[in-house]
Amino acid sequence: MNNERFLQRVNTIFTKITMASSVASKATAATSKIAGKHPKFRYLSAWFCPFAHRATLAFEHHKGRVDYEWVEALGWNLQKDETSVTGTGQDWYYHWKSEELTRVNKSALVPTLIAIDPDTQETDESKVVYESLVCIDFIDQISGATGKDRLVSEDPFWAAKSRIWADKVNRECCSPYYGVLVRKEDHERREFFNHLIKGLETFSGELKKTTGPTYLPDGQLSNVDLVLIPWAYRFYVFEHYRGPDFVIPETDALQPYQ
Ligand SMILES: N[C@@H](CCC(=O)N[C@@H](CS)C(=O)NCC(=O)O)C(=O)O
Repeated sequence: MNNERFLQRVNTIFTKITMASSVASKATAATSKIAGKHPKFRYLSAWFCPFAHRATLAFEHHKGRVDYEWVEALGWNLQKDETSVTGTGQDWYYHWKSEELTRVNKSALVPTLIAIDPDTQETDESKVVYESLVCIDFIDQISGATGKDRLVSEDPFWAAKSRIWADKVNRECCSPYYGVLVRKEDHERREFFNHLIKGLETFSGELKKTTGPTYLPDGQLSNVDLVLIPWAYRFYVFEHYRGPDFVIPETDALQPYQ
């Protein structure tokens, strides 16, 4: 797919999220005053994490319908290198993770959502949701939104199709990103990069079936878009770290999905 068009699509999607959030908050403000309570979650997250950003986008899309408290649950702290990891005496980044995250989710990954009881405002650790694709789906369902506000269609056929494509985009357009950056050998990096390009081309072929810029028809934002967006915003780093041979080419989709 043409890279510029692709980024335009991503930008349009972000504009839609902002617009949708603002319309949703206004439209639901009156209702929320009457109803008083929305589903609410403690959102264990990390500022840099693209998986968590998927959940953030879903929360923001449903702003005014679902509430969340952002909790920074893991990261790196710059500290004195007491165990001499660097051997230079310089400070070193140490990984940390909150006890709450390791307690509620055995895989200890962000995003992780913990339900907050709307009456007592206490967390209910028997209600924990994790895995970014599941989080998007869950936030969408619990929002109570209907029609075009839904990220996963109420139509079972479209819902199934979107879930298949969300998984496919995750595996083919997001996962290979890490191989390009962390693999040591150039031929391995190239292999992951080619895999990624093929994934983008296939997805681009699928996007051509609708009016775009979103996966669903008529510009409806969906789980599939939310899966890709955090990675789409990071693709530019390939050129910075891997050079001009790793720029996503400005070619159009080659093969439609079989
Ligand atoms: N399959 C998970 C992957 C989530 C993931 O890998 N998150 C990273 C942060 S970007 C994490 O929690 N890493 C654990 C750690 O840093 O200790 C999902 O889709 O939610």
